[in-house]
Amino acid sequence: MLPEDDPRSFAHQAKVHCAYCDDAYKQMDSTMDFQVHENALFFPFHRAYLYFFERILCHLLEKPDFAIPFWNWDAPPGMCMPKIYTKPSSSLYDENRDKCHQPPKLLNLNYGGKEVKDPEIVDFNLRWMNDQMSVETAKEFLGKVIKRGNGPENGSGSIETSPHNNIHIWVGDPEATIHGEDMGHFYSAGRDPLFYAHHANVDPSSNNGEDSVSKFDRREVLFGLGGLYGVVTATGSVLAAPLTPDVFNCDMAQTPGGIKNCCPPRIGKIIHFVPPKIQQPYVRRPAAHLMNQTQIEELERGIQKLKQLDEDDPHSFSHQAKIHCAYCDYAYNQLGSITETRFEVHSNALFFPFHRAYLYFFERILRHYIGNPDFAIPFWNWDSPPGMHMPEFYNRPSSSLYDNLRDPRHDPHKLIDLNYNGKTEDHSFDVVDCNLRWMNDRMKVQSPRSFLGRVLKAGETPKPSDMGTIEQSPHNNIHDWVGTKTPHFEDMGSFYSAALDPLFYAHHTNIDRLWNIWKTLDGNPKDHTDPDWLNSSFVFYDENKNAVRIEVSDCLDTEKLGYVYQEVPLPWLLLNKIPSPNPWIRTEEPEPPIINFPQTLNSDITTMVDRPEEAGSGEEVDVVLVLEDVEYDPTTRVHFDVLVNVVDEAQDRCAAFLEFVGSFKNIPHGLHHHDKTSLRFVITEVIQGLGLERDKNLAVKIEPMVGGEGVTLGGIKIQLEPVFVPLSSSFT
Ligand SMILES: [Cu+2]
Repeated sequence: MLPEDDPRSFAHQAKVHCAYCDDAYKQMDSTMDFQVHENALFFPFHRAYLYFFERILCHLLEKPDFAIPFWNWDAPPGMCMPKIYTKPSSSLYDENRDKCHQPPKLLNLNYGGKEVKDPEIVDFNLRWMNDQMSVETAKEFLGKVIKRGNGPENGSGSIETSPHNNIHIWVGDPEATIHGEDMGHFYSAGRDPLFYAHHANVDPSSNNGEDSVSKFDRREVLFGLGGLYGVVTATGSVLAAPLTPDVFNCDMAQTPGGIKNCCPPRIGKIIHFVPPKIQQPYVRRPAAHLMNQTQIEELERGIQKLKQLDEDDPHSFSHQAKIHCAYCDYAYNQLGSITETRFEVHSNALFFPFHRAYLYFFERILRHYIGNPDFAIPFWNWDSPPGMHMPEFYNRPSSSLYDNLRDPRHDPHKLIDLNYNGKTEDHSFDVVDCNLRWMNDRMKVQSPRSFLGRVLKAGETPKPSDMGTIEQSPHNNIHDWVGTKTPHFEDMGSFYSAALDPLFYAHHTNIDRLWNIWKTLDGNPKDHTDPDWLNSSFVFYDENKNAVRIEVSDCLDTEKLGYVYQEVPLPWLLLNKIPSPNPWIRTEEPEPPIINFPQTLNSDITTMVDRPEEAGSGEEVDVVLVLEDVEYDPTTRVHFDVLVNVVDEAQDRCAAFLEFVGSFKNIPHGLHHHDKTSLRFVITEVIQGLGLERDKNLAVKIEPMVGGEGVTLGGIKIQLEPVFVPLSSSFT
């Protein structure tokens, strides 16, 4: 029983693995993390680790010849979890293991998270061992040697990839607070005493290629393997790194409005999400503008009841609003991150599933207080003309749906501008038509990366370029359009306060509906399949005040969650972007000068930017406009537009004009600091649409709308990138 801060304590020994494997150290003289997995440091690091671990045990036991055991999983007598590790009274026991893999359950050396019924599993394991041991080069076996300043990229040797990784996952507990703890994650693996026996077995295999398992002929092994195992390898060959908020350690949220307590009432036990019993027909969420009086009154009554609850009641409206604040303004760290990486659900692929789960529990809580099991929350149908105004019943001052912190100019008479720039109130173009074409532009993207956003790995923080199309616009723009023009744009215009406006829930319900619609569009777009995304999780209080952990994989199908959406027309479906009515004609008007960077965005910037020549290699490439080193303060409201082939003075332009390649909008969040990021805009179609394929350079214009004085732009370039192939993103 050594104190935890004794370097010999078990807690510290376990942390050694965490520190070396979860990026606690940088490489000396480099900004790159030091990592002992996925490269040739794997074997020597673990050997040295076990060497000192063993010496410490010898010392504490006062037995100089004590030796740690190896778990002989490469031979039939060792193909179960060793019994001595499974007695709950023993110091070798660990509660966080897969309960289904207790002895006499046979190990599957290529386990990928799914139980595969195979009566020949022992035979398979032996053949698999032979296959993994009989690779020919040191690189294939030990892994790739990486040079200082580089990160490991898929540099694992054969044994590390499998069975090493698979056994980690096989032992880890899928029911643990974090899916896969302890053995299934780098940060927690060393907490399981079995870890050391597992790695002791990995160790001798590095210098002993000739043992009983080699007796199989390699060709026979290759022919003998079913295709099934190949599939399992693809999903199970890396250790998991899903994102999970550390809800037991909620910090003060860092908001533009100051430090705020957005923490939920103290969370005790967390239970796992169980899908609801489905009643047919499904509950149908209505379009707000089509709700009848009874539905409106029920909604008002439900919100009213939540508003009357005690503030520290997890069902209270105030607490429901704080959920958004806590998850969006850095109240939680990512669990297991020793570098204190914050958990954030915006600007990455957690955006859609987080808000879906949030609304799911919100709706169930409302149902509970309304007393109607069929009650459904409405969606604000802003993607269709009848919904392009604030729903009138949210604007009655006596209603519980009213919020006085809204922009008074944007009352129910005002037509919404889906690409609202924060400045222009009235347009010279047809706003309805422009909104619809813009919706089409946002919805037609096919890859999950473009629509849902990028999947973050544990330890990463999101960048603006990780955002999906809908989140970027119109989602952000509508937040900005509804919020008041106070310093922090409360309520809807700042993440910490957004959910204090009852309209927030109708806004996000429409976003949720659009996710469903996107999945039914042509081109068969699909959700991400990356297990790190699927296993990421959030914690919410349910209608019975249980804290429930729900994983992204639980959120993919709304029918499984018991609801569908009222069907309404999709008038944007067949509309495209259109060329500007007054384009720049190069032969008639002079070129703008080339500008030197960095530049502050005090005013418009127009400059010529060279285009790299396309090598005629036949490989399909995208032309990408990159704004480099964009520096801004995330607590401020920023909006600027990016245009190509435009040189004239600022004009009122519809976002659906081809010349309009995108915008950058920041919704205030977090604490004052300076973020530097680069922004990418794919302009392949714009160039084709405008007939600029042959031009060697392009006129690029940046038009700041709000907050430009706080933005510095480091440079603009155009580069060619291989066309993004959606499927290859899954297992990187
Ligand atoms: Cu939002």
